[in-house]
Amino acid sequence: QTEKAELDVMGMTCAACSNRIEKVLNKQKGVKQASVNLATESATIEYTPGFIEENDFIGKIQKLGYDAKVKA
Ligand code: 9UX
Repeated sequence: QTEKAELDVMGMTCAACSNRIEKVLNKQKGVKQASVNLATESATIEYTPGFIEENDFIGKIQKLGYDAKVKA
């Protein structure tokens, strides 16, 4: 079972920002594939529900100094 989270990510200004976030998200247990796009200021995360959820992704991103919310 795979869920897909689509987030808006705020505060990224260079490619190292998006790479940094992407690396951290991909390390999380339950994450199958995370990609962060600087140009569109968004993140797409495929994950296994039960291990991790959308609020965990947002928390990780905030801990890195950026902000995120579930796409409207
Ligand atoms: Mo680029 Mo992002 O020098 O926090 S890594 S601005």
